[in-house]
Amino acid sequence: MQRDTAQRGMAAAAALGLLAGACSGNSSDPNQPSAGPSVEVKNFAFDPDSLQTPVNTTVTWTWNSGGTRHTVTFGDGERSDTMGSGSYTRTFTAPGSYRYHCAIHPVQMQGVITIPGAATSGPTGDTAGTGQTPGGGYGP
Ligand SMILES: [Cu+2]
Repeated sequence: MQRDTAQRGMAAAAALGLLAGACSGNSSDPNQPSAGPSVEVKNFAFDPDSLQTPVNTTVTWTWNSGGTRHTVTFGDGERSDTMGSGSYTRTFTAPGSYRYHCAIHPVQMQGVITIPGAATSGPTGDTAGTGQTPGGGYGP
């Protein structure tokens, strides 16, 4: 019975893979977080301290601090453990500007992750010269 379960699991995975492949051409699948950029935690700083990445991207912070303990603490309450090594990840599922800091060194260590708003995929419709804006869905 285990074999049967495994086979069905593989079939499902294959189907998902096909779907993902079909979608990967021009836009990201909103249900499938993608591995994104990484930030180094070192020298009492975040490097880079400012980062822009698409929605549904997973950002990885990697400690390279020689054992000095830091945190990645966001204003909205999401935070890493206090760590001297290792890594922390957060997936950003909504547009916005996510400021964070180290709770131990809040003055020296600050950073921001920017997730651009909607209307980054799909037709923009602004080249036809009709003078009309379809949808009117401009973000803030
Ligand atoms: Cu710190």
